[in-house]
Amino acid sequence: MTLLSDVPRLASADLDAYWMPFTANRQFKSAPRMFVKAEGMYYTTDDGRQVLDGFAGLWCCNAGHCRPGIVAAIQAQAAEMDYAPSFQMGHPLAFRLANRIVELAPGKLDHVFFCNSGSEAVDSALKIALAWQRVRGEGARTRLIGRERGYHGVGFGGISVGGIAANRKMFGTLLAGVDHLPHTHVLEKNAYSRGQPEWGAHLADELERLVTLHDASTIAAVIVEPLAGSTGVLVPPRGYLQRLREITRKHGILLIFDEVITAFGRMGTNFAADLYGVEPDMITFAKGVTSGTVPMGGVIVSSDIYRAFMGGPPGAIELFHGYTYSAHPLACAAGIAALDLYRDEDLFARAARMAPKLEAALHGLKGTRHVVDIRNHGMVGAVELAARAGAPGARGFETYLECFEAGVLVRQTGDIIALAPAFIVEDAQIDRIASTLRDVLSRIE
Ligand code: PXG
Repeated sequence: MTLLSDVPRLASADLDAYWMPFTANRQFKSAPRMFVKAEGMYYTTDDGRQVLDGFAGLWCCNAGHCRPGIVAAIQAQAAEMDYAPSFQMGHPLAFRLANRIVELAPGKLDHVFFCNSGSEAVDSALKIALAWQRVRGEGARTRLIGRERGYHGVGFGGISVGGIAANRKMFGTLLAGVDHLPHTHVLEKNAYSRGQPEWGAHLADELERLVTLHDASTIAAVIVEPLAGSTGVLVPPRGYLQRLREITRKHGILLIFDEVITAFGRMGTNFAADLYGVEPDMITFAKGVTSGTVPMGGVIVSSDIYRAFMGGPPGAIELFHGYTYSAHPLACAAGIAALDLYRDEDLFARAARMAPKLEAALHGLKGTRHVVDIRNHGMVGAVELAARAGAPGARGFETYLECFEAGVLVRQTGDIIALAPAFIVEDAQIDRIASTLRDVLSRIE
């Protein structure tokens, strides 16, 4: 058996074939950064350095890396049954995992549709929303509403409702009939908020304006990240999500929370819906469901939605949608083991306990050179830097690289540095993340 850590370091010619995602390929291939091993809070690089993981991989390894219970479950499942067809056939782990997820899900959300990534979860949720409106006799409701700065993955549905120009501009006209709410972050109004900003709930009223413009009878669903992650951590203003819920309910519009980042403890609760006290009609998830170990995503829908599809002839397929790898046995085994570990170690409560520590450490960076804002909620934080004149993103990228050289993995998006450590993070590791950032920011231009 060849282990990644035994493979000799790659020569530069070996780097050409792989077209890397969301990566500066030429920059990377001129100075590669390779991980070959992971354990707990640390990665090991191919030159043998330990790197403290301040970002749970990419917002996903919530329980820390290579936790033995999850590893053993995946290994055992691979030997027991590698794959089972997902259409017109089942396997017990899929049902068991769906039940476990429903136990954690808020209120009336009690059915789970499985897929393999956050992007697929979003496309599935948007399709379910359109189909639900149709089966209940509201087939004219085809419009979807997202939000500026939203990230909903990279499928055509996701980039259409998403609100990040760089992810949209290369790819044509996208889905027709999509509109966007304004984002909620205005530096002059809510910079340096700890947790939820006080200002901004009224921005949800923009939905009333869109309803007036398009008419409710044309609108199927609104999709938002309760806390916007990828764009650089925008925490919802107090009362904002409640207002979105009231307006959507009033007009027969479905509310979808994209919880690909926030689900499974990231906010110190099962879902962000719990922390913010707002129950959507659907929740998309991915990442943390398997603690990042095997790709998996899904949509949790309310019983009302599920039941509306169950009215046709009993032998008929109710929803013409699904993936070869929906509820893949390895992913289900990993998911059940991850949920077991979260429960047995009470890791969501630990995330909630460590969140004030992360908040204090990050807000301690106020006044550090280049810093213009600091935001946080749950086990999520961000430090926004002033852009270098004429070179947006350059200072952020340099900060990212310098932190990596100093042995700390953070995430950079433009000039924002995001943090999301695993829930097993220790006080001293949070301090190290913050002090590394302070050192780097003090020395770079
Ligand atoms: N929705 C949300 C809210 C996400 O954050 C997706 C959908 C898509 O998931 P997949 O599994 O298709 O990648 C995401 C993914 C970052 C970063 O640095 C964020 C994501 C992925 C990679 C990096 O912020 N979010």
